[in-house]
Amino acid sequence: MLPRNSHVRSQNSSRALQVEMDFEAVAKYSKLHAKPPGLTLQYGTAGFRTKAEDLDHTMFCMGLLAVLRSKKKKSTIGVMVTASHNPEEDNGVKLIDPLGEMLAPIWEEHATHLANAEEHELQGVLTDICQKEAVDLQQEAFIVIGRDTRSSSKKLSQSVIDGVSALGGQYQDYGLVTTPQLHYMVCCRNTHGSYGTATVEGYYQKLSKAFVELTMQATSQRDGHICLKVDCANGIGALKLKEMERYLPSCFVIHFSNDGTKGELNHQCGADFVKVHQKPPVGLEMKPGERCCSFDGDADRIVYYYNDPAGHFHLLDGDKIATLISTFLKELLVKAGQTLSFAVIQTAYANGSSTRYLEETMKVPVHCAKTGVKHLHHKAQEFDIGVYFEANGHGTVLFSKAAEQKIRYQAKEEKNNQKREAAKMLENTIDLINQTIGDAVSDMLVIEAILVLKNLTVQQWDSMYTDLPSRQLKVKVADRRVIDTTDAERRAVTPPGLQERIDELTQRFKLARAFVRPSGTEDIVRVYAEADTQENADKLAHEVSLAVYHIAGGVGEQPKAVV
Ligand code: G16
Repeated sequence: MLPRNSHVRSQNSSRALQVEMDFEAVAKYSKLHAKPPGLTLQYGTAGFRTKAEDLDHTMFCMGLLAVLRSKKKKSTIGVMVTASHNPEEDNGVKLIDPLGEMLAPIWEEHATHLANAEEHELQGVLTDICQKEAVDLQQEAFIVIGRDTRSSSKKLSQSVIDGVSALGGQYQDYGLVTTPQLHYMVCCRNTHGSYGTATVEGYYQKLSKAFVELTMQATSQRDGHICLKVDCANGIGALKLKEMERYLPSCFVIHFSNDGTKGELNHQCGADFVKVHQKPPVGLEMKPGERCCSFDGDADRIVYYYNDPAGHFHLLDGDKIATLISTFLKELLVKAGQTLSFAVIQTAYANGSSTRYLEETMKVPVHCAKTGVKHLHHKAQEFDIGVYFEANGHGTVLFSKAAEQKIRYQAKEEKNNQKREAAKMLENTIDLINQTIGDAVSDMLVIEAILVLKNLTVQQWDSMYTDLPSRQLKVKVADRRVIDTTDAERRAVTPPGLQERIDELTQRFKLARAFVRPSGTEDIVRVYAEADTQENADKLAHEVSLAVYHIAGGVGEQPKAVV
């Protein structure tokens, strides 16, 4: 219950806030960034995402909110303008918290509230956030801003800057950077450089140094050079990987495809396309056995693939990446004699074979989190070492402070040579991994280093376990919020009858599993199915799509069978 004089107090503090917050400036700027009538958005899986033409006002609001968050945390906050895997015409924005992690959930609610407020409500919502969060308005605010290569991104990042300026925040605009680079900058600034230097050069230097030191420890370097084909989704990853190339050893040869010079962003290329369609991107020629990978539009996801001599396509997704990295780390921990808690975090999309392999063969505890790296990250923080990857290739490894200290101490002080070497490799791996968020460039370097160190071909890596055939589909419905889920999104609670139908359909196939969930980045419902054969996985996915269409208010054409 509120104290009796709370109303008076809130009126007083509201007046005080008016004195300290320049509402006139907010009103003036906000007129330049008018809210599209009737537009309602939600801060979803990775911030706000919709058609770029509708986002000007939301960007302005996120500039305002970033200032309040910065004052609250007395730290630098990041604002990234990107819609990652979405098509060129979309855009989006997300805030980055002090250690490079995703925005705290309660502030996601503030973000939704603020972005949906009408012009005349803006002042009230800002005041309300300040009061609820006890924001000290005297505190200085510093914001770092980054953007991807979309044609709309530059103008939209200016709208963010207007929001920051309206509330008197200071800022640095990093311009074109990958999403993980901006996460890295935020962490560097708030750890006063101990995580690294807050410049793109600092990022390249940190990662390349760790990569060189780690691979130097290889005893058997195949033919001495690393050759990799990289599909950059026609996005920011191409620019940044090209910049980074000169920091890498000359034996590391990168062949770029979809580098943004010709094709359209994410169109028939990029990690999401390759994962969902289970086929190579356009514009990338593959000879049998050649190791290839795809980044997504803002370079925070990566998947690997190759063609076998019979011309069959093989995908090594986030699950295979998590397994490779976990195997490597576990072996090093054993060699170093370190007993640290270790777990792998996946989502419902993880292939059943990967979970079985990790639990039964590798004896690693596996946890299932909701989609969205923010959920996986949170769970991974519970362990000394938490490896988290979504099947779509978004993931990283977290080392607790205590684990990091133990490893760094052992790498320096250990008398036993073999143990010290293992600890050094763990230390270099810590430095090579971008612990703030999934990072295609950093993950690529970790994977390439492991393949060199373990003297593995991509085929040998792939043969660790065999994926169950799977299929992902999208269904358009009138309002995707009618689907609510539970059990880490593995079961639908609403609309009534949908889960029962999915259960019934799943029982008809061997080794089958299926689930549906509303996407947090696109206006669709996602369907996932796996089964003993590709034909059955396709059939099950189609049947489940029809169930969604009929029970959850499908619009447009009825889903067609997979061909
Ligand atoms: C974002 C999130 C990922 C998530 C993906 C799809 O990726 O960061 O964690 O898996 O969206 O989310 P949903 O299924 O809810 O649409 P990205 O690469 O687009 O930023």
